[in-house]
Amino acid sequence: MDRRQGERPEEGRVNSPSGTADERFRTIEVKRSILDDNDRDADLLREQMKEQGTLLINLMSSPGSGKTTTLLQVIDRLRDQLRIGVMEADIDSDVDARRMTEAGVKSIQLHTGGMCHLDADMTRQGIEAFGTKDLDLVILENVGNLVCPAEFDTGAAKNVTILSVPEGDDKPLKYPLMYQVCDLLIVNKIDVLPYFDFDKEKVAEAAKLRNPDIEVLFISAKTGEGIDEVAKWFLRQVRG
Ligand SMILES: Nc1nc2c(ncn2[C@@H]2O[C@H](COP(=O)(O)OP(=O)(O)O)[C@@H](O)[C@H]2O)c(=O)[nH]1
Ligand SMILES: [Mg+2]
Ligand SMILES: [Zn+2]
Repeated sequence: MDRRQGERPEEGRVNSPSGTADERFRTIEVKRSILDDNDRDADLLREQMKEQGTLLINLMSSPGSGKTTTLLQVIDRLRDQLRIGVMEADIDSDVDARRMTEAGVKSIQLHTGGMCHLDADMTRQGIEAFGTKDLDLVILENVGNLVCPAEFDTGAAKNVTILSVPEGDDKPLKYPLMYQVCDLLIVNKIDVLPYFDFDKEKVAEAAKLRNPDIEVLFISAKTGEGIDEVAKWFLRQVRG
């Protein structure tokens, strides 16, 4: 999955703090860790972030479930209370960091060079390039994928996953590890529930089967329904 590794420069362009949105965020190429012990590396990063006083949250989902849209809504409700930064990870493109920057959110784009997940060392490379010392909360939007992001501990204090209604209510049964490692399941796009056979109780039940402690919140990032509850959850994690 890392076929394109090495084809790209060590670091992308470094731009000035003024200018267009494109010029106001940096893009860095993160390289896969050479360490074999990702879990140990993740624990070290978690400890480091704790000492620094910055909460790192890892947001995972399949592509298009609404990670960026949800984050924009949640951050809009928290920006007066918390200093927030977003690390957008993608195999390529600057689309999400540009959306964040245009909305006035401090953001950095991480390119994984074709890798379909981030490991702890890649996350650390992002954290160091981003400069997070003055932030209360950093949210990592992981690469869109329900499989391996769940297998690689990034060093985040909390894991959150989004499942959107059109994807179907059977996903916790098909991708159990994702739900096992997450502290919060956000079910998004409830505005389209009338058009799908999606059972809200069934999905919550299936997720809790994998992780009895998982919290489940239903939202529409489009209409704003339920976003306040998600914002409160994020705030509780930071304050806790
Ligand atoms: N109907 C509806 N569409 C949504 C909702 N949230 C996101 N979308 C749309 O879903 C698409 C993917 O959203 P995006 O936030 O880019 O997903 P990501 O790939 O997970 O970051 C976009 O066209 C959004 O406008 C929602 O609650 N309801
Ligand atoms: Mg996105
Ligand atoms: Zn992967």
